[in-house]
Amino acid sequence: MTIAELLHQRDGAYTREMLLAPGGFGLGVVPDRERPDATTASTCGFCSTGCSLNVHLKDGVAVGLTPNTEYPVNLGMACPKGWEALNVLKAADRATTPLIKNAQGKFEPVDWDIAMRTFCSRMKQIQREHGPNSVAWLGTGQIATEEMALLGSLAKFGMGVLHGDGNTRQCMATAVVAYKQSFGFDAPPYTYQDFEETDCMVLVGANVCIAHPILWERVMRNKRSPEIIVVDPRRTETAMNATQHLAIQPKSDLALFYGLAHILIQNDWLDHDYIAAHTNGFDEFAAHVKPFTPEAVSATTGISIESLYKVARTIHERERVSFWWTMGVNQSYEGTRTAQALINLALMTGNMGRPGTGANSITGQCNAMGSRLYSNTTNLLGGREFTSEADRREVSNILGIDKKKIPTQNSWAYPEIMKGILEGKIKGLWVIATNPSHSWINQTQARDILDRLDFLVVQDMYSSTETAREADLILPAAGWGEKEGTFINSERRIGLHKKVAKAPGEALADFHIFKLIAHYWGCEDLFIEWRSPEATFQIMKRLSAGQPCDITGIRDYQHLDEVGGIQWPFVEGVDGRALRVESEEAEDLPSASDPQPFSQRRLFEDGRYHHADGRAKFLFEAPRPMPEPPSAEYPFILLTGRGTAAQWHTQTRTAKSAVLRKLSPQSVYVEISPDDARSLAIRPQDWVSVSSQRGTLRARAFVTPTVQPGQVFIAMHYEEANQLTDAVFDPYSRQPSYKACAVKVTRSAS
Ligand SMILES: Nc1nc2c(c(=O)[nH]1)N[C@H]1C(S)=C(S)[C@@H](COP(=O)(O)OP(=O)(O)OC[C@H]3O[C@@H](n4cnc5c(=O)[nH]c(N)nc54)[C@H](O)[C@@H]3O)O[C@H]1N2
Ligand SMILES: Nc1nc2c(c(=O)[nH]1)N[C@H]1C(S)=C(S)[C@@H](COP(=O)(O)OP(=O)(O)OC[C@H]3O[C@@H](n4cnc5c(=O)[nH]c(N)nc54)[C@H](O)[C@@H]3O)O[C@H]1N2
Ligand code: SF4
Ligand SMILES: [Mo]
Repeated sequence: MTIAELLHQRDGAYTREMLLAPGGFGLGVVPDRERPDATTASTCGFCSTGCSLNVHLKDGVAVGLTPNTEYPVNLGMACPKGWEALNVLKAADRATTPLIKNAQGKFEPVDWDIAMRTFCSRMKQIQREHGPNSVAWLGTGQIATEEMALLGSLAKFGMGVLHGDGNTRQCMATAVVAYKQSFGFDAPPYTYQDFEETDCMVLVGANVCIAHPILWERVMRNKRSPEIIVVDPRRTETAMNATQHLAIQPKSDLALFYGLAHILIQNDWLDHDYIAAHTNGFDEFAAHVKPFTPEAVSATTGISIESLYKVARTIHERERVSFWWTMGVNQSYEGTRTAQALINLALMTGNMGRPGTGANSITGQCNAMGSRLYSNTTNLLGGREFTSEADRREVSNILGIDKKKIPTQNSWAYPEIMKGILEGKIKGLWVIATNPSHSWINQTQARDILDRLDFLVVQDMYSSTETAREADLILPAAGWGEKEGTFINSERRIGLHKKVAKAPGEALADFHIFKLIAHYWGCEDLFIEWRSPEATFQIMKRLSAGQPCDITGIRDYQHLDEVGGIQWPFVEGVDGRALRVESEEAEDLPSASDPQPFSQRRLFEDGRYHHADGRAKFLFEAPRPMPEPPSAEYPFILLTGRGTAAQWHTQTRTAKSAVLRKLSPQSVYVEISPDDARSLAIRPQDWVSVSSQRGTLRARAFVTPTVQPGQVFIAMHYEEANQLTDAVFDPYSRQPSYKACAVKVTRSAS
């Protein structure tokens, strides 16, 4: 049977023509068929800010875009990546057909039928020879929630593959675990309006100006003259705009926050009512922070005693204090406790649930939040637990699948999957929308590990990524703009993105690739109802019912489109009641120009958390030394992170835009302080070698006072960066500690 015939047999909804026709298949909110020259709004597919972009169509195909002025997130603004989102789709290295590596190591184009047969026969053969768990997958925070839900369900319920994790392990795992333990559910509580409503923001390990530029624009709209306290070892673009910059010693954050708690307690700058009514464990926490005296903390962090008091006093005096953190916290060997130390500060001062307050993790990828709830990796669909019998029963009832198909144990986390490959337990790996041969920690080891696989499949938009080049099979994927679905942004807002362009060649939406695999694997009967992304969205709604992330009040894609995205929870009959009013009263529907009550919603306004007793927990632990401190041989601490607003991660996308290439350095550079440069006789733009115990790279020196003596910084966008990093992890979240290891720097001959 040909693939066309195979695809035809599913109730006419799924033909090859439909999959591959220009502008053809699966447009939930059909911009092109009915209004071929209209403009349609679509949520950006880069960062977690979730800006809305107006895509302008001609004959149903995108010809340009401008930021949406009506959307409550970006209010008419976009960063360079958003403006260039359509242009990164046009590239010579787009994967346009499936590719199989032949015996000579060369890629040969094949059709989808051969690709699918190869995928299934190789994976099944590995499972037969080495057991069902010898196959694993690595997913992403950058595909639609519907695609994540289908992938996780296909892998676990359909293919019997237990181990799968996402690149969100590299990114958000710490915040997830911190929230779950402290609040009882993974629930970032804020709304972006809080950037405008706060009168004191504490930004920790977050370079918002570069990584979330449109959120910084929201800060700039704040009319309360907010105190902006930035905690970052570097004088980042964000720190330059701070009213107080605490240039702490790397990884001394935990001591710093315990020290601030100590001062707040010492001066009785506490909200006793809030602590008594809504929390557990405060007395133990107070005892724990007793030894963190200003003197001791000043010595550890390098922050003066006066500055410590000043920050504590500011937190006490301001009415609406908000605590924000990103990768400077999450990517640490003690990240979970550090995030919780910030949560503790918010709880003890009663800075929760009110406008402009909160303990707020800013997420990274466009759909990190979707992956947290629906990827079916470490959580069972809808924020449930695989280990809970009741949760498994619920999911089995909602999906109508046999309970025995739902694993009773958690998947291995990303580092355990890597270890599993190293130990020969995993032989087949399927990588979807992530580029581990660049982004995973300690590449010397990571590449050796990936080399050991019997079968590596990479599903990506481009055939040229560092990981795709190593693959045995490449599955060509459509990208943002070439397919539709929903993303969930940092403030829990579900936004819609749309198909406005045809994917090149035979590239397919990930959703359709998963459907094809289900078919060839022989488990498509489990997914009959998952007909399209929008049908899957209706399944997600059912999976959310009664959960803290309940979205049963959202009608459909059109509803999301009409009101400018909707934040969870949005419960049918509660939040959703006005929205079930049908057409003649349609003016009752909230719109983006009517921002309350629907377009800005924060959590925990009633002080009730998700633990059984409704209280939040104070959690804490003694700080530990840095796993690889500087030494005589490796005297510098290497920091890594985002370089410019124009570069996205491993640059598979952003490097394709001529505009974005002009806005960022093309090859790897290392930021070093003027003092250190002088003592090493390094001049600006000199070639230098940077080595750790794991590898060496050559880079141009960028001499800048923004880094402290004894520290250097390399942006993660360059393949070389992770040749130096040290594979250590937070014990609770198992997130990699990308941000600190020991290196040496020497001037190298030209
Ligand atoms: N332009 C652009 N924007 C992006 C991305 C991108 O690739 N490019 N990626 C997106 C993603 S997925 C993410 S996760 C976010 C990341 O957003 P951010 O976390 O804001 O970005 P990073 O630069 O990785 O790290 C933030 C800061 O942590 C600091 N830091 C390092 N060590 C420590 C420490 O010990 N303590 C403290 N307090 N700070 C420390 C670094 O100096 C750095 O300035 O950005 C998102 N936005
Ligand atoms: N040293 C160091 N390393 C880091 C970090 C750091 O701060 N320092 N940060 C870490 C963090 S926070 C993150 S999030 C990771 C990011 O690491 P990665 O996830 O590896 O980075 P990306 O470049 O975003 O990779 C996404 C891949 O998906 C492809 N893609 C894009 N859209 C689609 C789609 O719709 N479908 C499919 N199938 N493919 C698609 C892209 O072409 C690209 O190859 O890096 C981590 N690595
Ligand atoms: S800030 Fe983020 S969501 Fe907004 S346009 Fe830029 S990349 Fe897209
Ligand atoms: Mo990230």
